[in-house]
Formats: sequence, structure tokens, C-alpha cells
Amino acid sequence: MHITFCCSDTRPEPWLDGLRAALPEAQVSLWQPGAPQADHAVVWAPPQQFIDEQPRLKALFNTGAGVDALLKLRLPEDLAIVRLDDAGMAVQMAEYVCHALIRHFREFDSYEADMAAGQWSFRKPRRRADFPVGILGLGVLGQRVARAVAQFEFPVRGWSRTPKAVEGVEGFAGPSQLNDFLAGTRMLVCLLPLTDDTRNILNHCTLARLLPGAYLVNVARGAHLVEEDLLALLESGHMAGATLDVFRTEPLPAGHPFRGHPQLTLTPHTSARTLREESIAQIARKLRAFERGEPIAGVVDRPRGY
Ligand code: NDP
Ligand code: OXD
Repeated sequence: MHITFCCSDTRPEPWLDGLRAALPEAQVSLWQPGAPQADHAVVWAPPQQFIDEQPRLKALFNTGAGVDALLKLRLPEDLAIVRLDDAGMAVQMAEYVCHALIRHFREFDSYEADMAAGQWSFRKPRRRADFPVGILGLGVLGQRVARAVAQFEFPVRGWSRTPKAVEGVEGFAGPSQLNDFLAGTRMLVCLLPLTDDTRNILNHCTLARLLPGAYLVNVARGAHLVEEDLLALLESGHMAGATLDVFRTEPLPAGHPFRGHPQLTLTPHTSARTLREESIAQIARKLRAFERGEPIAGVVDRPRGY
């Protein structure tokens, strides 16, 4: 069995060493143009040339949860696409989102500014009941985040494509329930995959339906958010602020209006990093099961887009 590795923006050597150790029965090599045909590939955002030159591949194992970069490519119909399920990302996402929500809810940025200005002052404690958290996407990451947020006793609601029963989370599903979901949400978290149905879903119309003084945490994909709509709603006062980890253009260009905006907290697509050891262990397990013809978790439904 031959495995080829093609991950943009990743130092390949530790991955190649890790894959060789986890799959000693396989030949593992770094892809380059003209490389020999492989049976499986471990990839992140490979170029179209890679797909075109590797027609014998049976499966692509993505080193992330989101497969939008892969589904943009022209892919053979029978090529299986397998995403990472959690692999250490869910707890990181829970940390990131709870930190962002609590920082906003407890007004820690204002306290820090006051202290820096030499002041010792108090704000009226806010009521959790006034800050319901709505999570768009109740999948592997969204459910873990919902459970973590619920631990802090915020009211939690979640929206998914199909109905989901998650303890402590008020569930909403499908386009017909989106408005009701938004209308009862003050702090909105986006954990949707990027698909034709979800692109630009964070726009003037949807964000304006949130409770006044709304706060957004986008940890999914930059193309979910219409950036100028967020800026307009911050300006109007309807939105209190946002924490953004993902952007339409990454790295975020110098001079972008988000940079230095006083109501925005920005991070460089780092809310849940791919952890190499956990990911290699999961890929090795799935790859062996796939070779034995057993069902595996995380096979992408291509028409659905995730
Ligand atoms: P999953 O595929 O496990 O979950 C996706 C969720 O979104 C499901 O609940 C699904 O509904 C819901 N959904 C999909 N389409 C729609 C729709 N049209 N309407 C309503 N709900 C919809 O994904 P993960 O939780 O693992 O990851 C989510 C995303 O997070 C990834 O796709 C990726 O883009 C992003 N991500 C970002 C990272 C970062 O560092 N910033 C790191 C890792 C991931 P249903 O349950 O009914 O299928
Ligand atoms: C992912 C990501 O999708 O890192 O896993 O964004």
C-alpha cells in the first residue's frame, strides 16, 4: 500500500515520520509533481494538479474537519473523502468559544482598560438569562462547545440541518426554524461547514434578527460572514462586538477594516489546531478499517457538502 502526503503550509517531515511509524506496512512518501501513483492520500488543500496526477487514489484523508477546500476541486466520483472527527480539536474549540463568550459577558476587556487607566471601578453584574448562546452547527465540534457553554449555566440553543437532541440545548433545525433560533440568541457562535447553503449565512438580515447588543464568535469559515454587514451592524450599535478566528482572505490583509477595530477580537485561524499525533492515530485507524472494507466515521457526503 502506498500513501502520498500533500499538505500545504505544513512541514512534511514529522508527518511522514509519524505516518511511517503508525502504518509500518505502508510505503509513505511526499507528493511532488510526477510522483508515482498512490492508493491513499493524506491531504490539506492540495492543488488540482495533485488530484489530476493521482487517478488511482481510493481515499483522501483530510488533516482537518472542514472539507470545503477539497470539494472545490474536480474529483473522481468514486474517490472517498474522509475528514478528521475531533482528534483533539473539540476541546480546543470549547476553550476558545467559552473564553470569547465569557470575556464579553463579564466585560473583562473593559475592566482591563479601566485598570490600565488607573481606575478601580465596578460594572453591574449581567444576568446569564439575558445572554442566551446560539450555536449554528451541532456536529462534532458544535455539540462539544454546546456542552461546555452549558456548564457555565448560559441558556444554550443550537441549530442544525436535521433535528438533534443534545442535553441542555434547545434544538432548532432547518431553514424554517432559523429565524426563531436567531430571535432568541444574543451570543451567536458559528460552527457550520462551508457549503452552498451556508456561505454568507452571517449577513445583515440574519445578524439583525439577533437580540440587540448581539455578539458573534465565528470559528468556522470566513466565507460564512459578509464582512461589511458586520461592520455596519457594529456601527449602528445592534452588534456589540465579535471574536473572529477565520476570514474571507487569510492571512487577513494589512489595512483590512477589521484590523485594529475596537469592537473586534481577532485570531489567526487558530481556534482548534490539527494535533499531529492524534490526527495520525485517527487516520491510521480509519485507513486500516477502510482497507478491510469496514464502515468508518467521517466519510464526507459529497452532494451534502460536508
Ligand atoms: P460536522 O460536519 O460534524 O457538523 C456540522 C454541523 O452543521 C451539523 O450539525 C450539521 O447538521 C450542521 N449543518 C450543516 N449544514 C447545515 C445547514 N445547511 N443548515 C443547518 N445546519 C447545517 O462539522 P464539525 O463540527 O466537525 O466542524 C464544523 C466546521 O468547523 C468545519 O466544517 C470547519 O469549517 C470548522 N473548523 C474550524 C476550525 C478552526 O480552527 N477555525 C477547526 C476545525 C473546524 P446535521 O447535524 O443535521 O448534519
Ligand atoms: C479544519 C480547520 O477544518 O483547521 O480542521 O479549519
